[in-house]
Amino acid sequence: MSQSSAAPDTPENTPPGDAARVTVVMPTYNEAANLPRMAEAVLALPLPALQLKIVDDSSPDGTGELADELAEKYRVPGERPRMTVLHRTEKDGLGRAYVAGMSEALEEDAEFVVQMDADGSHPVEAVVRMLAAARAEDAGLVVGSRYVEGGQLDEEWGRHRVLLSRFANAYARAVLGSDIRDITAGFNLWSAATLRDIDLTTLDSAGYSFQVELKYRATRAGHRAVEVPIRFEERTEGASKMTLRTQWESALVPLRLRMRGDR
Ligand SMILES: Nc1nc2c(ncn2[C@@H]2O[C@H](COP(=O)(O)OP(=O)(O)OP(=O)(O)O)[C@@H](O)[C@H]2O)c(=O)[nH]1
Ligand SMILES: [Mg+2]
Repeated sequence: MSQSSAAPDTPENTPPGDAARVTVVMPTYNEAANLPRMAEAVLALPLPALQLKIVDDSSPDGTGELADELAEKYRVPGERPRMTVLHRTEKDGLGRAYVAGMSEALEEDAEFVVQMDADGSHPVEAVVRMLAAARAEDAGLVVGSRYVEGGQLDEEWGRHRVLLSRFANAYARAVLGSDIRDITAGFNLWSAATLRDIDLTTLDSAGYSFQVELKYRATRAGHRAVEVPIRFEERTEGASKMTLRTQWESALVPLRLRMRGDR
């Protein structure tokens, strides 16, 4: 594992149009207030072959229908769609939503898959730097990391929340013997080969601990992980979906993985 440069995501540092087939998988549950600007920002990246895939679990606030409208807005007749929407009937956890979206991206021949929240917490421009790091360092996984040099947390995060996040990371790293500094990060870029090596259909985690499990499996399968620093922003619109149940799962999954595998 190594760390990549902290160069800012300014236009000068961004290479011109790159034909990489990147699919950004973005799960949504009640994110209507955030989705239009997120779609605009993702599709404005200097990656003309990039696709945005929304995975919506029948959000009561109409996010799914809004996503369909946006997909239509960004559609160019005769061209591969820039935005697609996967509608699921049930809200059964972030991990399962990601498995569905990532599997579809692989079937559609993506070369790289990015995981990104819809609430604006993950800096969209960093995708370009993450892709560059994957190529330059032959990494199967690039973590958008809060906890390497140059990484930052929104100052709005209270002391309690910072400590909880730090603890969750330290705990999962210690239990699993991993050297990934931000092993709970939800902003990651994967090579298709790495995801194919991890059997997505057999993951233990239904919820947020999916982030840890996927990274653990990838590095155990011999794929190289690199971390690039990002600044994590607090969500400004909509509500958090974190529940007590998912927090418990986050605590238990590292132990279960550790007990099952010989690391
Ligand atoms: N499809 C789907 N998306 C989900 C589900 N749970 C959360 N999400 C989405 O996953 C992303 C992360 O969820 P958040 O509620 O922001 O969770 P968080 O970032 O840990 O919490 P905050 O920091 O409080 O925002 C957002 O885009 C959510 O809309 C789910 O069960 N299904
Ligand atoms: Mg969030």
